[in-house]
Amino acid sequence: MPQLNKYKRYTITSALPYANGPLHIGHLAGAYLPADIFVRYLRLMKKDVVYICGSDEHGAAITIKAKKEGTTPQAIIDKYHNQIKNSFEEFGIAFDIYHRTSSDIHHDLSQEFFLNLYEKGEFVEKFSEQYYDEEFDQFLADRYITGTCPVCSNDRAYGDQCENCGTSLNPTDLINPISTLSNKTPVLKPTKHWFLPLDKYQPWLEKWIDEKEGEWKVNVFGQCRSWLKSGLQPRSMTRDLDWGIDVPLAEAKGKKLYVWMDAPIGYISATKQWAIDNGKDWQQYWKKQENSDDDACLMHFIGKDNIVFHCIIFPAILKAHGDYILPENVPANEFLNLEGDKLSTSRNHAVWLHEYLEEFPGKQDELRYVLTSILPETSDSEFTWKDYQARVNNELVAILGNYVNRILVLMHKYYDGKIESSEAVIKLTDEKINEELGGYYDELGKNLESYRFRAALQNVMDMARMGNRYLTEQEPWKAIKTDPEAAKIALHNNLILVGHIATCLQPFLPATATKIFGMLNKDAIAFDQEMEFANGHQLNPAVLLFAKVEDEAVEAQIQKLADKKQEAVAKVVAPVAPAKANISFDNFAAMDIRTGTILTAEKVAKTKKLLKLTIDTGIDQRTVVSGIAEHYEPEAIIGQQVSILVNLEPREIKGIMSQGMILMAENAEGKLSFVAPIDNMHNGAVTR
Ligand code: B3M
Ligand code: ZN
Repeated sequence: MPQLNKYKRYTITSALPYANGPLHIGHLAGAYLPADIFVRYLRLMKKDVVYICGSDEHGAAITIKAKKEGTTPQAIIDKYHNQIKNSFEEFGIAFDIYHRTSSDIHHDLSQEFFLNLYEKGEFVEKFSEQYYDEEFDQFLADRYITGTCPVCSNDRAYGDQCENCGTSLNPTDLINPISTLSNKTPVLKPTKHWFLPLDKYQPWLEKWIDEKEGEWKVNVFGQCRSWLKSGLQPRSMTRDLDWGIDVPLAEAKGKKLYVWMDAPIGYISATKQWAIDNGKDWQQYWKKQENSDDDACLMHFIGKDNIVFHCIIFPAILKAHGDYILPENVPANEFLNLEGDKLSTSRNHAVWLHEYLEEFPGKQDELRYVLTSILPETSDSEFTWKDYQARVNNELVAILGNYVNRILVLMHKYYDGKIESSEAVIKLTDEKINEELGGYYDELGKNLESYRFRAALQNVMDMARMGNRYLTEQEPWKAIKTDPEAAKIALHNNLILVGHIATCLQPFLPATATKIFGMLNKDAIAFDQEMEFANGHQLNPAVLLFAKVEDEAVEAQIQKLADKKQEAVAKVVAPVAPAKANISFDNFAAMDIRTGTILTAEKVAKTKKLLKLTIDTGIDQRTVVSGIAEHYEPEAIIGQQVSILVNLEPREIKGIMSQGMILMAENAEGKLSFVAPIDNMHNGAVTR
């Protein structure tokens, strides 16, 4: 747990989204809601905090999108920057600034950083061979190259990663690389780049990360350790690209900074801009102070795919520079899934924030509530519309909304909404409730300070549960007839409890908290302030906080996802493998391809892909090892007719002598299917 009192200042960041597409619920749950809750909590604790974010507007992510939409990178970043900024505002993500990495202040600071490291001799200059598209006359960013993954054989892997098996790749790892610009095979050409020698920083990083054990979330700490264990490699901080920040060296004309070099510096440049706008000193939030006790506490909220950049690469850059503080914590979240499937932008399997805002107007807090309840804090979690409906109806409507509404309605019914007492100030007088409430406050603080936001939200809901119970016990609607004073005291106590609930809801459901304070006719208060009412205080009319989500609304959303899935499947245009060079008829005729039948099939031990088959080839019965185990169950293919290349040089596979090869067709997803005669043929029939 961070000791809140240890720090004078907090610098909190959320990952800078690429301005290349709209935001979906996975973004919100990953890096923004948790940070927003934390920041709002710090503010309620009256801490000096700056919350920083902005658009990441460089890198191949942007240029690829521009190419897809047939427009310029500038048009793309302008469009999505505005859309993203608007979604954040609508969902109440309370940044102090939402900046842009295309700004001058950011370009200047990034170049300054690069030069600082360059002049210190921190970079290692290396010539490397990089893919070049001769037709388009340019070097290719990793994402511009596709090919076959050497690990899983997915033939749509990118130069930096295979999205099928998750392996991170170098472009030269790809089998059959193809430039997405010209659809031709690129050539390797030497080019000079400036590398950050992460291997050199490894000992320091190991020590620094080790100190975080027990402090950082296990998922984050574990990932860092595993990166370090596999050994860090120098990483190029420059790229041959035509979009981004110029490398500020005469000999690097036409080269740009690596997007992951400039993007995290975006946190700093945004802080600089915020300081200019607000008369602050940005250096107090980023630089080491004369007395280290005065250093700010830096925290990065991100999704798990960004851990290495925030826990290894950026700290190494900051350390190499020397003047900057390092992150105290990086409470990264895991991934949010949707209706049993991974969220996917390319397959359009997502709940988009701008669409939600249109389809569920005014229901931002409902989504904040549901997402906070299921945040992927320590492992992946799942959003489903049925669960959304259940949580809104059974929790927000039935527990929270109902409680607040009952109290307000009764106060208006019996006392015209006026708080009258013999005391000058009305406080919570029920000791038992007071004590229980204190317990929830303690838990809430502890949970928030340990990034357990799901549990923290439940602490607040427990206050509402307690309120409902208390109201049922007190039964003021009965007492009003027998002991009116007791009824009044009970309702006043409940009203103060409602005020506490509103106070504690502020980090989670800010709009709802504001609505409750509005009904109470009171200004919002911080966590350490007293909740009380002056004698004679007038309440405002009761308004409903939440409405039930109807079945139709949920079914429509589920249907919409199913429709999009269909569309996505229909839209996949299989990338056709490039044509091979012509061969002679003799070469073809040299292949002896026969019709055969599978007699037996069994899995090859300790392999995932291989089946050991016995084939009746008409000539003989022979053993063939075939990589089809992920596509067919052994029992299901006994009796299947196949085409088999019988005169292929026998070879040993996993200790088994394989004689021949079964012909398979492969589609874009890597699915395999037998190639066999359409009519039943005798074993040994020749293919020609
Ligand atoms: N834009 C990647 C992402 O959106 C990247 C984050 C930058 S944080 C400095 O996942
Ligand atoms: Zn793969």
